[in-house]
Amino acid sequence: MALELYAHPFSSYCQKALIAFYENDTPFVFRMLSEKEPQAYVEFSGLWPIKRFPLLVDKGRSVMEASIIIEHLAIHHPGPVKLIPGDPEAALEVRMLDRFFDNYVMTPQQKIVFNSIRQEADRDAYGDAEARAMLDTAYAWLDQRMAGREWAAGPDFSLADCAAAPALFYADWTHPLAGRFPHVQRYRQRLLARPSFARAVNEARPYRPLFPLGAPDRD
Ligand SMILES: N[C@@H](CCC(=O)N[C@@H](CS)C(=O)NCC(=O)O)C(=O)O
Repeated sequence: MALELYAHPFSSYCQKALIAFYENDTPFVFRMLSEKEPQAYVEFSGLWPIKRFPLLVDKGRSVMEASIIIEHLAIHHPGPVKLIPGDPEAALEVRMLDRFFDNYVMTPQQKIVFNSIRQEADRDAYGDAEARAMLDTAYAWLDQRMAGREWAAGPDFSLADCAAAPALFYADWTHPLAGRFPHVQRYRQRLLARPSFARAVNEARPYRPLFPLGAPDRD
């Protein structure tokens, strides 16, 4: 029975999971969540009423949360690229950085985007400023960390880098690194050059007009 991934190519968390599929050439069926395919959305929202994607279905089992989908693939559909190190200490470092990217880069960047699509009267200027301050703090911490490192959590590309790639990709569009954080900027370029993420970015290219803040003419 084929793995089914309910997802949208332009979604940052879906890209995070897609990187893991592409790293290991893991076969799956892409269940596109779009208005053009209402049946997929009906199935998806029945399986996961929280309605946040991606959602993986493996032999009737629903697996939600991009990090857990990647962990699930590592356990049940392992490939040559180990995104979670076998050594428990190294794996802990990877999971810690995965939390960093989700909580302190992806979350504030989403907050700014979601705030921007509200009606003018419902916008939250304080929340927007808070999210931008969090991104600046996260960029600064990461800049120090990435000096002399290739990947976020060890010598090899890992779950942490799957989280970092779409997080930094969209965060830089939303709240630009703007030459202030050279190590983060170079890390973002390395992520963009990684074939698995380059593929996800290319597949999402047709949807750039959907970016509420206006996608910059680069990347
Ligand atoms: N914690 C979830 C977050 C997933 C998430 O926020 N997905 C976004 C797309 S990037 C979504 O479902 N947005 C739909 C909505 O907000 O209604 C994960 O790690 O997978």
